[in-house]
Amino acid sequence: MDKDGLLNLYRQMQLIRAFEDASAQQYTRAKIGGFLHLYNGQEAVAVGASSALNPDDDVVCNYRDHGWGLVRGSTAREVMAELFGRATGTTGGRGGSMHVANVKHHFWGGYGIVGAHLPLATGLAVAAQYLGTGRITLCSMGDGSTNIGTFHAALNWAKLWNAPIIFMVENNQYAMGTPYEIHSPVPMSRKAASYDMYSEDVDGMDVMAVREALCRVADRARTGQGPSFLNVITYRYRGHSMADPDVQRSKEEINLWKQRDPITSFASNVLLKKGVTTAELEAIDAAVEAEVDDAVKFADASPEPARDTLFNYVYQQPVENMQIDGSLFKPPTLYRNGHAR
Ligand SMILES: Cc1ncc(C[n+]2csc(CCOP(=O)(O)OP(=O)(O)O)c2C)c(N)n1
Ligand SMILES: [Mg+2]
Repeated sequence: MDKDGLLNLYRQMQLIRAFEDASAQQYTRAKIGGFLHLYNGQEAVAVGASSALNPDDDVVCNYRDHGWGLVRGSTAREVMAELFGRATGTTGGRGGSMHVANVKHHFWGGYGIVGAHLPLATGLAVAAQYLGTGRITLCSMGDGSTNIGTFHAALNWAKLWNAPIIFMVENNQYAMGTPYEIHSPVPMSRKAASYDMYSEDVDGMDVMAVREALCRVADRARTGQGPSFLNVITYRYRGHSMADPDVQRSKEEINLWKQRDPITSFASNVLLKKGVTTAELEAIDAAVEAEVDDAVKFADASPEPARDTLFNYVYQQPVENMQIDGSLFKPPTLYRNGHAR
């Protein structure tokens, strides 16, 4: 990877970090409703993985999805507006934090139900194989979702069909407050082994290690060698969500992981050694801060979704006698796939 490529990895990780810090702040100001799961500490995973994919490969992930949206083609403005529930957001403000998506760029979202996206991802991969599109699917998930029934159904099906898919566990070692040893009776590698699936353990605090692992397994998927499994060891700095007081983990443990911060370690171990200057990095830091400030202002100034679109994407056909604000809602002529026409 050339210098510009390396600097772009740094920029993307810093953008996610700044974006998440701003999201936390806006949540405490009640600008963002519902749940908010932040990605601080895990930046190297989405950034390194995405950098090894083609722009039109299919990507699906869980609700910890802001960073994924940012690396898969959505702007900071669009993602922040989605968090604010505004019409200018990635899904028009209908999904919120857990459902960032960008279908044009083959990013299918953000899923709030643990493990629910795994069979969908497998379906995308089998469809690509059947249609011969050459696309592969990256399905990211948390370590907790490897205990859900859909995990086993998806791996079983993917292996049976030799599907071009990568199952990537973002193993931040906790499912909410429950540590891995308490929620899983076997090591992660054995879960992949039970489906005879190629698997690797990856250092998720090292963006280049993630990128290199993804290059290897993406190549396997593209050359007909079927599904792969990556156990990417990472750590989240904040609680499970903004609603979590995070009492189960010790300060010492959190600080230990912060010493291996994916952004500062990439800067000192790779960038500075390759001749990048501190001034160049500071310029990037300032640019992403400005980008995030602008995104917050944009989101705050954006309109809420129009009331007469409230039932779009909900009913195929209009339902009679629905009421909004106490008065009868007259649906515009006919809906088809949620669009008035
Ligand atoms: C089917 C289902 N069961 C339970 C929940 C509640 N829940 C939300 S997140 C979560 C923990 C998931 O942990 P993990 O898969 O490790 O993801 P992480 O939050 O660490 O990224 C649980 C149990 C849910 N959303 N869906
Ligand atoms: Mg987890």
